[in-house]
Amino acid sequence: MKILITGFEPFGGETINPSTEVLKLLPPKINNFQVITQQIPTVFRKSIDTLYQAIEKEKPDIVLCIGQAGGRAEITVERVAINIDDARIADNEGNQPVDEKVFADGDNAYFSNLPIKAMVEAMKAKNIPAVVSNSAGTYVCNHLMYGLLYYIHKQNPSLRGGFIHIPYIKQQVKDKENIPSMELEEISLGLIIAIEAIIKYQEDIKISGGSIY
Ligand code: PCA
Repeated sequence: MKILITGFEPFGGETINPSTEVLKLLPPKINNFQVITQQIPTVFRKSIDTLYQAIEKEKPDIVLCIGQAGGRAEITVERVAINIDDARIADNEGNQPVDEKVFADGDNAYFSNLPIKAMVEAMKAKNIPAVVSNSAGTYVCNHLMYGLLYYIHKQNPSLRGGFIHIPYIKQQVKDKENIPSMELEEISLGLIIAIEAIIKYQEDIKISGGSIY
């Protein structure tokens, strides 16, 4: 059994992206799952192409994509990806789509088929700040998550996949005022716990994860 975990290149003026840094801390195996990692360009389209190539090559059972959500204070497990690209800033190759569909023939939105509540509860049980998020934004992270879920719906419904946003790490907020961050080691621990929950729970648990955002 195999899990593919992806992280993004730095973007938006940052020199590091914690979603790539954390890949280096993950063990080669989690339970009986082999861990494969892949860096993804922070570029519309190319991000999805790179993900699809890695899926075709590795044929994983689970795909978990990770991205940085600077300003968030917790590890946020994303519930949904929407069929919209609306970029606040240009991507790493200068693309800045506004109100374009990710896939013209895709649904308006797709839900993660990972046990998002179980993942959040497992992290909280180990005192790691975690919460369900109901928006992955409209930039490259939502774009990639939508691409993953589109692939699952159209090509391989037995593939399990979803997305986690992680906060800035300490060294990124030195020059920023009042911006939350976490230690990279704590994020890595949180992701391992979340992955163990994915492996353990085929069905999600029914527990409130609602919020007004
Ligand atoms: N975060 C961005 C794209 C790459 C990343 O790590 C986002 O949230 O869309």
